[in-house]
This record gives sequence, C-alpha cells and structure tokens, in this order.
Amino acid sequence: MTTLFYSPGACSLAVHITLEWIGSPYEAVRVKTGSAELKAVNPSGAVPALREDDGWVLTQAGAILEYLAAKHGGARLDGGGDLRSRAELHRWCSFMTSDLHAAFWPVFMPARYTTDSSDAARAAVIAAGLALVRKQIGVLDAHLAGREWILDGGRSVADAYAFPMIRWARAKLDDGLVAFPHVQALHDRLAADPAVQTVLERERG
Ligand SMILES: N[C@@H](CCC(=O)N[C@@H](CS)C(=O)NCC(=O)O)C(=O)O
Repeated sequence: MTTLFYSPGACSLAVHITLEWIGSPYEAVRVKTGSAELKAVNPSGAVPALREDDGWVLTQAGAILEYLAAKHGGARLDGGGDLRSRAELHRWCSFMTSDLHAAFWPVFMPARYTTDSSDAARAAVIAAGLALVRKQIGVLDAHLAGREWILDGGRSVADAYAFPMIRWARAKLDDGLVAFPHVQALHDRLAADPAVQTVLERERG
C-alpha cells in the first residue's frame, strides 16, 4: 500500500489531502520531523515522504503531487493533462515550493537565517519572512481573481499544495487573509470539502 509520512499541519498536508481525494487505499504515518524513524525513509528528516509498496520512496512535495496526479489520472487532479496544463501544474508546484513555502522558513526557523542569537535579530528575520509571505500570497491572490481553482482545468493537486501555506499565512499575518479575498475564498472552498475535513481531523487526532 502507498504510505505517506506526515507531520500534522506541515506541507505534507497537501499530499494527505490529495491521497484522500484520490480515494485509493493508503496508509498515513505520523512522524516527528528530524526523527530517526523519518530519516530512515528520507535522510533529510523532512516531510512529506511517500513510499510505494515495492519500497520506492519519493520526497519533495511538488514531485510527489505531480507523480500522484499522473499516476491516478482518473481522479482528474492534474488540471487538464495536455502539454500546457502540465506546464501550468509544474509552474504552480514550483511556485509553492520555491516562492511561497520558502518565504515561511525564516518565519518558522529564524535561527537558521542569522548567526546573531539576540531576540532583536531573530525578530528582524521573522519580519523579513512575513513581508515575503505577504508578497507571495499577493501573487497567488492576483492569480485567483476570477478563478475558482488555481488551474483553469479545475480542482487539482496545486490547490491541495496551497492549502497548508494559506493556513500558515492566516495564522501568521497580523491581519490574516483580510487583504487577500481570493485566497480567503480558496481557503474556505477547501476547508468546506469533506475529504479535507477528514484529513484535518485525522491530523488533529
Ligand atoms: N523542499 C521540501 C521541503 C520539505 C520541508 O521543509 N518540510 C518541512 C515541513 S513543512 C519539514 O519537514 N521541516 C523539517 C526540517 O526542515 O528539519 C519539500 O518541498 O518537500
């Protein structure tokens, strides 16, 4: 059976939602990031990691999501499947990994971004990260104007990928998503989805 290694509320939530949308049997294993158990699967100690039943392991959220969308074409989570749709899917997965997710790292782990251990230095790193989060969420918000989903071909793994980061932005920006009505609408659409609720409940438990 396909196995997902996840940490509650982390970017692995995107893969967890995608597996639930697909509807084929899978196992979700809760792990601590950096733990020996996780490093045995992914030497970097990061989630998500996906293991197939022949022991093949795939890491990197964007790669996993594109793999699952292609493997389960019948679930129609690839936004279309023609050449340009595949390029758009890759574009938005790249945006999530390199632009949006990366903007949060200084917010969650400021010590990795300064050798100055003073509270003021850490606070400055967090503030810089939040400014970048605001910029990248703004890029997503502008794209979503007039759209229900990120890809024109309908609901896709790109929406699942955005969800954990939208939740982080909602929690970390001092005004939440007030300035980003289209992102707020995508959040609300996904939060109302029964599969998403099932996964959130499982991750909470
Ligand atoms: N580039 C990786 C980053 C994965 C990542 O940073 N995951 C976080 C959780 S959202 C994590 O496990 N962090 C633990 C660590 O970096 O030590 C991906 O996109 O999958």
